[in-house]
Formats: sequence, C-alpha cells, structure tokens
Amino acid sequence: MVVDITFPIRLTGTVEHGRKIGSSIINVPTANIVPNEKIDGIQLGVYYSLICIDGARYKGISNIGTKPTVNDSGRVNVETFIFDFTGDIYGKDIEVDLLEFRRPEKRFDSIDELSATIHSDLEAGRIYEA
Ligand code: RBF
Ligand code: MG
Repeated sequence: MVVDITFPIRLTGTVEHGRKIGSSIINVPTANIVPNEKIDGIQLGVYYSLICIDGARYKGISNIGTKPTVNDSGRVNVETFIFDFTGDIYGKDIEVDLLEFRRPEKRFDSIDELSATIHSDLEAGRIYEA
C-alpha cells in the first residue's frame, strides 16, 4: 500500500511587496510570502494550492523557486496566484497549502515563453479539483 504523507505541505507567512513584475510584465499578480516554515526539502516548481485568507479558502497555483528567468539571486521565493481574489492582500498573514506538484521550475529563454507557460499553469489550476 502506498500512503502519501507528503501533501498537503502547509506554508504560512505575511504577504510582502514583490518587485511587481508579476502584475506589470506578465500580468499575473501574485502573493509573495517568506514562509515561517523551513522549505529546504521542498522540490522547486509549480504546485496546485489552496490558500486561506481571513478564514476564506481560495484555489491557487504556487511557484516555489528562484525565478531563474528573471532573477539570479538564487533566493527561493514562495509566490502564489490566487483565483477569484481581488483586493489588497499586502501585509496579511495567509496559509498556502501545497496540494500537488505540477512541474519543475525552469529557466526560459524569453519572457514570452515564461508568460505562456505561466498562463497554461493558470488554466490547469483553474480546472484542478482541489
Ligand atoms: N519563473 C521562472 O523563472 N520559471 C518558471 O518556471 C516559473 N514558473 C512560475 C509559475 C507560476 C504559476 C508563477 C506564478 C510564477 C512562476 N515563475 C517562474 C516566477 C515568475 O518569474 C514570477 O512570477 C514573475 O517574474 C514575477 O516575479
Ligand atoms: Mg507577487
């Protein structure tokens, strides 16, 4: 018998101001947190997720990674696009439950390829049965 004890992985943190590239260049606003939990063991990549904000649950899609296409600091970020959420989220304490791994993070040769891939992640996330 295979028992999956890996998921969900719960990450919590306060939403920080990012560099706003998500909302400007790629037009995908994300909530960035510096997680309170240790994330060393987590595979870098894109995950289907569920987000809790002020007691309400939202579907999301999260990237745990260094954003190698746009950034070479090597620092691991936890970034989440939240479905059907509008409003100011900065400074809020949120929970991000990673439900399932979708794909590894990748360095793209262009912002266009990154953007197209993120948009297909979003489409898959929208129909994912969380
Ligand atoms: N950045 C990458 O360099 N490679 C990726 O494969 C990648 N995948 C992402 C997937 C999702 C769903 C999201 C929300 C972000 C992803 N990013 C990735 C980060 C992206 O570069 C970042 O959101 C923008 O540059 C804004 O900081
Ligand atoms: Mg962001």
